[in-house]
Amino acid sequence: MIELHSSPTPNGQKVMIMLEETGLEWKHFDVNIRLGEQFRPEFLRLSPNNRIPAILDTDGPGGAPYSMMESGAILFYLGEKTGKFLPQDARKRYDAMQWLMFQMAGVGPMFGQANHFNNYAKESIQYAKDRYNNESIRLYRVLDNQLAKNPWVAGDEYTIADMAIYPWTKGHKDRGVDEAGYPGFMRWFKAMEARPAVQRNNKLADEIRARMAKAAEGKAPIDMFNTQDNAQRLSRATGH
Ligand SMILES: N[C@@H](CCC(=O)N[C@@H](CS)C(=O)NCC(=O)O)C(=O)O
Repeated sequence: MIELHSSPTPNGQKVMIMLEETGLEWKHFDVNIRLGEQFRPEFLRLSPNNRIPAILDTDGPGGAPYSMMESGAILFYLGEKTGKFLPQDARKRYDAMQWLMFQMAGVGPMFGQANHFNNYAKESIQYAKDRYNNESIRLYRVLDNQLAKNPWVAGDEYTIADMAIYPWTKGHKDRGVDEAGYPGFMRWFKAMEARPAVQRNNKLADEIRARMAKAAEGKAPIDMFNTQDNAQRLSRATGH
């Protein structure tokens, strides 16, 4: 059984999609990062970086439980464990890895910073907004170029790279990314949303969000964007 200790953010959803696609038995354990639950000692044992998602595979390598952090590594692990969505052919496998890393090192951090400076920063900093918004648009162009030539992000096979990228691109309309300007991307996005596992993920993500909002009623949120406080929270939680 795979325990997914997480929240349905884009990084959480990519693992949920993989779990739904593979048919592995799994269960979601809600970790509310707005309440600071990522600093709980039991969560830090799974994810020392105090970030969701984390998994615990009760039947890991060698038959013993195994825990992991970092969503890209988790996708790779689940791909190897099941032999699914990670091509066997060497060239295709490396293609999938390239595009998975493109998401982990490019799309995730850049879209994340754009979201932060557009919606959450305590002061409006035009330089930061321009930097990350322009970079996000450039990354949509990279995807559109690739998807104009290939059915899936890493080529002709649906892989963990598609699952990693899709949840991050749901806000494409707000960025003016549409059929006219990005036809390759839009064709792929619709193909993703036609997949039953992706549809199940999206429904489940809404349900988990509602459940977490209810559980958070009356509880005080942390200022999760205060990086100084976060460093102190981690120090307190780990006793250093
Ligand atoms: N590279 C990590 C990034 C994970 C990440 O940034 N998770 C965010 C939510 S999407 C988080 O847990 N934030 C909590 C915090 O900043 O304390 C991964 O892909 O797993």
